[in-house]
Amino acid sequence: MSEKSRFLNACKGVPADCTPVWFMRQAGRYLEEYRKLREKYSMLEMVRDPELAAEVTLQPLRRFDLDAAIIFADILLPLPVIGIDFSFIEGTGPRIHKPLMDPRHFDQLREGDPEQELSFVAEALSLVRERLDENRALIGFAGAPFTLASYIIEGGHSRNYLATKSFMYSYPEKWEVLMETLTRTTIRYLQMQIEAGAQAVQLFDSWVGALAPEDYLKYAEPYTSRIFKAVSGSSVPSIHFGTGTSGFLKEMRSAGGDVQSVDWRIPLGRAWEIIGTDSPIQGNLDPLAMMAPADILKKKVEAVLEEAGNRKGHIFNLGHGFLPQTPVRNVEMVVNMVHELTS
Ligand code: 1CP
Repeated sequence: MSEKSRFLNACKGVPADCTPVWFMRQAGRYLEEYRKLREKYSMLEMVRDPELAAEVTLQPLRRFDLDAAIIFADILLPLPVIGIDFSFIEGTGPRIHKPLMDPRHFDQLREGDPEQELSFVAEALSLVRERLDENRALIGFAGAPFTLASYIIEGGHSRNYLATKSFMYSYPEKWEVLMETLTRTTIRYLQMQIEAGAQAVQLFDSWVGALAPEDYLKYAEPYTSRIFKAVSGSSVPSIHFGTGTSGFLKEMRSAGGDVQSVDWRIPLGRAWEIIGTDSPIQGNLDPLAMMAPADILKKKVEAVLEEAGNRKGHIFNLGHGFLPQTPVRNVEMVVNMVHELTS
């Protein structure tokens, strides 16, 4: 059945009047109105206040003709629900207070109730849904177990995943406990978001591309596939996101998700050859192309659209999120170009 939203149609492979477009990290520091709010509130204060989170979610939709809004939250929010506390450090990023590098630290793991402890996300989703045009879709999201485990074990962002990989090879039973706990909590968290009004959900496995294909299948895929299976019973489409995963796109695709997100390291045409032309694809402009002079940026957008070849299951996006330095005028140009060139 055809939906009012061209984004939701594309997720189902139903033809739309033009290619839908939205961006990862479309709410955030490249927007002046976001920075203004951040002078008064911390990132976590904004996320935990449904009014502020709804406001930040809607900010980019007031400026640009985007086809979807993504709820203002973070993949790390469920960590305290399983006993892992963290802070965002200004200018550095997330810091886990007691990383699980040492299996003895497993004492802190618990299994709380995401519905109660993260109810502010559900409230923010309901507020946005009330305020959003019916032809724009609202996306909920969660981090995938491998990516979350990498933060939990490393204590923050990692360059080579030394601690994560050493841990998963050395303590497979503890790895399993951690991944199982993350899987169960993530399923409940996504189901809560769907009930609250999310019309699609994206699972962010941002750093899973660090794994070799056989390790992906052994240490990450069994858990993500369970999450996709659990949400596939709901009527909302799911998007499977990763970066640096061109070497195991087929395996990722079979793990689940209605839409496969791909980064700029592979041309879209080749990605479709690998995963099958019936699968909707999201992507795949290099976020750094947003920094290029207008003529170069235009050529790069055209090249993505050419690769997509007007397929009905294409959702235009970046291969990863905006950087804070992204010029606002370029965002406007790209959104309008995608709609005009595909209508
Ligand atoms: O104002 C600030 O200082 C906060 C910066 C910021 C923002 C705007 C963080 C801290 N998180 C967010 C919001 C956010 N995070 C969204 C909101 C919706 C939108 O896209 O507009 C989403 C979807 C995320 C998801 C997220 N958080 C991911 C997955 C996507 C990706 O970029 O790979 C990851 C890895 C995080 C962790 C995180 N949160 C924030 C930082 C600085 C980081 C670290 C990134 C890293 O490890 O390099």
